[in-house]
Amino acid sequence: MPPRNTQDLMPLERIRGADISHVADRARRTLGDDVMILHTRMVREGGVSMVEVLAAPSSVIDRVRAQLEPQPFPRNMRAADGAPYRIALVGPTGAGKTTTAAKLAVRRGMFGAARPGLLTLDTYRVGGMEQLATYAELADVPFEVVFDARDIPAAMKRLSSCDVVIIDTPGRSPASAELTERWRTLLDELAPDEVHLVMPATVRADLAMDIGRAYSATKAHRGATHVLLSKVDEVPRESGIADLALSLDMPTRWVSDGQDVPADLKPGVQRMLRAYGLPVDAEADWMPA
Ligand SMILES: Nc1nc2c(ncn2[C@@H]2O[C@H](COP(=O)(O)OP(=O)(O)O)[C@@H](O)[C@H]2O)c(=O)[nH]1
Ligand SMILES: [Mg+2]
Repeated sequence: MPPRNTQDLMPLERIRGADISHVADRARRTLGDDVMILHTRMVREGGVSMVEVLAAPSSVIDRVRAQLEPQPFPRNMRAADGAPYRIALVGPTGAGKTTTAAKLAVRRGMFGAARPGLLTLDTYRVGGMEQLATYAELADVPFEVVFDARDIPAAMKRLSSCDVVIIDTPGRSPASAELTERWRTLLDELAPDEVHLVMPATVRADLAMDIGRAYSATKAHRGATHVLLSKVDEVPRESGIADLALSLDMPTRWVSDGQDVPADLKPGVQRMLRAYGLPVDAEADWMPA
């Protein structure tokens, strides 16, 4: 996963001119006939008022979409053998995995008519389990804790009324490779259909790449398949979040933009496109609240 240059990710051009028609002409000459003007503003240059636009070829939208857009969920979330669709959340401690798991499981209609359940592998941190158990109880969502590989069949059996199971994990423990190894092995046994890397949007870009690598697939373990940016509400400008998602080079379903369960979870791709100032379809594939 080599870090990508922002310029490659999103070729935006800033173009100035005396008036909008000159600027639009120049934008077309520079970026092609399908150029899109994203922002227009007045600036002063040497005491003279000028028009400045931010422009991009519209093919860029297609590229950003193609890279970030996840596969739609299967129409029937259960596998042919009746097993529920499994969505796991992985990522650094404090990234927002447990909060996001609660949002996904508790939000009504999150997966259409499919019934959600919760399962946690986070048996290490006091509070992690209780936090999720409380949400599960309030929302009347089945909840299972798995300590050991032997617990898995019974836990999955008790979750057999669920069409989707959200799996919370403890995150890597830098202090103990053994603990990390244990939950990653359990996660492999659970054979998740999707593994979302929950990544704080506040993290430095270079660290984000390191974290991405740490959660990618190895010979021994499956890795993240999606990126889910969290704490998007804490970054001053959102333009960086799309760069972050693009540089991690995984599709995105959701972003987390606050601590409120379940309100603060939003569709990922729309948010990224908007962060770039790109137009977003009025008809968002947003789920009902
Ligand atoms: N501002 C903000 N805080 C969040 C967000 N998601 C989670 N948090 C907070 O971050 C802290 C850690 O969250 P938690 O879900 O326990 O992280 P985990 O260790 O990855 O499970 C808690 O105080 C959450 O309320 C978010 O999107 N924005
Ligand atoms: Mg947690």
